Amino acid sequence: MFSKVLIANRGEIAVRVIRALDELGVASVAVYSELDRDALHVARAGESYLLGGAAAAESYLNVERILDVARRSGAQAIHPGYGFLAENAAFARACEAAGIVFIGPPASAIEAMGSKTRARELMRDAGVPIVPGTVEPVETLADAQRIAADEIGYPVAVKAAGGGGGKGFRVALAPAELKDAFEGAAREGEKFFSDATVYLERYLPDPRHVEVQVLADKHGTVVHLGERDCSIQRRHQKLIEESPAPMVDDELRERIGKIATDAAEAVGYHGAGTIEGLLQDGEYFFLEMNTRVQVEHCVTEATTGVDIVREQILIADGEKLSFSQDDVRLHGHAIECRINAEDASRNFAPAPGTIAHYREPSGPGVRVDSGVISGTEITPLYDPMVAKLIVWDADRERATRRMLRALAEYEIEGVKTLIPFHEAIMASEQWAAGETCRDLIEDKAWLKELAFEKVETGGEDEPELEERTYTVEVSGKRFEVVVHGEAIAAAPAGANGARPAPRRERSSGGGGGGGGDTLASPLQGNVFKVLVEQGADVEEGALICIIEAMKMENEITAHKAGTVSELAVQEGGSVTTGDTIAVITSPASE
Ligand code: MV4
Repeated sequence: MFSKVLIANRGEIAVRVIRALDELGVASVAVYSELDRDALHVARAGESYLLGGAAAAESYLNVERILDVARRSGAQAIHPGYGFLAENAAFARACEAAGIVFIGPPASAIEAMGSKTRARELMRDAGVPIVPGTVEPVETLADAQRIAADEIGYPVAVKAAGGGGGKGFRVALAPAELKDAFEGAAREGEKFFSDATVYLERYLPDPRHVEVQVLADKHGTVVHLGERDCSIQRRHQKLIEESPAPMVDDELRERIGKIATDAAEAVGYHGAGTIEGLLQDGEYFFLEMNTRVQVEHCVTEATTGVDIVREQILIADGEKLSFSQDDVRLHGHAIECRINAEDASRNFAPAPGTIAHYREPSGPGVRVDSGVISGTEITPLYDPMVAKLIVWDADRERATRRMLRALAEYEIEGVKTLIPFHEAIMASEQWAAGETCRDLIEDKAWLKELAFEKVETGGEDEPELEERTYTVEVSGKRFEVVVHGEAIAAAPAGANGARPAPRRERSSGGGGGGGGDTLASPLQGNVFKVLVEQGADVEEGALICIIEAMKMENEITAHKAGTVSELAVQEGGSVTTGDTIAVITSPASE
């Protein structure tokens, strides 16, 4: 067994890998950027090395520096986690060339699955059902128009070949929409993957995202660990995952399990991997393969009892899988909620800031995988996912109640998170019925109700009112008293026993928005597109502009209805957190 392993990642997944290494008796080596000096993964590892500046290119994507640290520290293997270098075939090869084991699949499998057209062709040839469409790139708009009309039919999906995870994914419901979809997908492919190649698929109107976890060793054994349903997504970011999938029975599980192991065998896979697919009306179609451990692997760990990260390390070390397909048994139901520093009520705007108070839930059937502690700063430079809350119970209904209990126990102050969103979804009829909840996630009015409590003030001159919760005891009985009053400047949490009620972050916290008429930027980035003109009348929630940050497009919407009396951004410009984007005045305040 390796004696020392380097983790080329940060946050919760780095901590997750360190835990597996600890249990195996393997020393861990962390790497970090200048922004992460005080990060949990650094403190948690056996030894830690600075990579470079905050930007990922200088730190977690800096191949030379990472390999140099591996050599200096004597690490024999590198675990890439997810994101960053996890699906970078050149990195896997560079590790090999340096005599270091890459804890992941062969570079050839990463490469084959990295090109979505190549993957579709390979899967089709292996007898794996793919979404009907092209396996060759579609070169021109004219070709796309012909193929969509004659071979696929509308609606049609246009996807970037270098893509994945929904990046470079556009839909044309009718021929008139194909030009925009084709050009949009190509542009995004070029931007994200330096590859403008696109292909076409039939667009399935209301599928479920169902994926199968596989494990393959280097001796030809491939098993699957059942499926996960990840249909609750926002802008192709998964928010909630569960296992087993509500719509998959034993027969279907066996069928899609076979599809997944066939797919893995067809690319000579080893390690942990996921076959992503769409399930519609009992039909299952291969979408893409993720050649890494995924964020949501924990729900599978809960239902199978298999430690997927430990298996990755054992497989990389050349061990045979210690169990067969028949040994894999599913028990109960697991749900994962991603705890992102985002404000669902503001169109899921990033909500960076410093965690002032932090306390995780625990108790039966609860697991928290987190990369943060009290005092951790959530920066817009890295992933907004700060933790994952996973629960397990005997069935879906009980797991849901357990999730609600655990969410209520979770205390995070100083940054806004998706906790209120998860509480609302878990309490919804749609979730109870096993629906995909797309109607809720796309319902602006519903999301708006998740707004973090803030007492509205009349005009800008009035002092800002704030809600504070005090605990009082009357004749020995505890009461929580909510007081509405003027904000107390910089009152430390806990002073005089006055601490805000758990979780409900109040007025401040970097969520943006500014006061009154001012719409402030919640994040730093470049203004990609401006969708209104000065003087325009807008509805609340109207799209004002799109700010690109870390290659993500963030939609900034009007915080109130009114007239755009001032527009402070222009396309191509840049903004930092707190900058005024626009001033929206309502008729009454003019
Ligand atoms: C699709 C689709 C419909 N038809 N492809 C791609 C990436 C992943 N994040 C979701 N993707 C989809 N690909 C075709 N041909 C619909 C989606 C999709 C989706 C699927 C299931 C559950 C939720 C979804 C949310 C957005 C998009």
